[in-house]
Amino acid sequence: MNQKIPSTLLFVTSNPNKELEVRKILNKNGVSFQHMDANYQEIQSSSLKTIAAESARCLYEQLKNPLFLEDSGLFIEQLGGFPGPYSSYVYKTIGNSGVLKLMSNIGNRTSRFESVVAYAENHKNIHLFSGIVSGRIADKKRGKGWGFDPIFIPGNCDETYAEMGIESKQRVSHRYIAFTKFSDWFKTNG
Ligand code: ITT
Repeated sequence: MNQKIPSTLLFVTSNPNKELEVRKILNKNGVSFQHMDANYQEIQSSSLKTIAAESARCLYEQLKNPLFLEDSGLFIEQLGGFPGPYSSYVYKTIGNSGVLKLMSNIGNRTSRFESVVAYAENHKNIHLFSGIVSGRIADKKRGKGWGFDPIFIPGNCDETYAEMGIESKQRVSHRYIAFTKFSDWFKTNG
C-alpha cells in the first residue's frame, strides 16, 4: 500500500459498490470519511466478527490512523452457512449461477446476510457493529445488482435486493443496520 495517508477517518475497502452504499448511509448520518481503495489480508475464521476485528487491528498497525472496514457475507442455512466468510471468493468463482445450482434440489432456501463493521480507534480499541437480515434465496436471478443482490430476497419481501434498487435496499439492508449502529455510536463516542 503506497497511498498517501490523510489524517482523517479512513474506510478501507476494495469494493466500489460497498463504498457507494456506505457513503450514502454515513453522509445522511453526518459522519465523513476518506475512502482508501486497498486489499488487505484476512485471517481464516467462521466468524465475520473475528475476521473484521483482526483485519482492523492489522490495518491500524500499518496505517497508524483511525479506520473502519466492513466484512460481510451470505449464509445459507441448508448449506451449513456456506458461503459465509468465503462470500467474496465464491461470488468471484462460481457466482450466482453456481449458488443457484447448489440450491437446485433444496426446498428450504432460508438464508441471511450479515455485515460487521470494525472501527479501529487505535491498535487496542476495536469496536464492532453488526447487522443481520434474514431472508431466502430466489429460484432464479432477478433484477440487476452487484454481488448476490439478484438472488437474495430479504424478510417478508417479494423482491430481491436487486429488484428493490439501491434506495429501497438502503432502508432495510444488513449494511444499513450495521452502519447506522456505527454512526450513532461514532457521533457521541468517536
Ligand atoms: P473488501 O473486503 O475489500 O471490503 P469484498 O467485496 O471482498 O471487499 P467482503 O470480504 O465483505 O468484501 O465480501 C463480501 C462479499 O459478499 C462481497 O464481495 C459480495 O459478493 C457479497 N456481498 C456482501 N454484501 C452484499 C450486498 O449488499 N449485496 C450483494 N452482495 C453482497
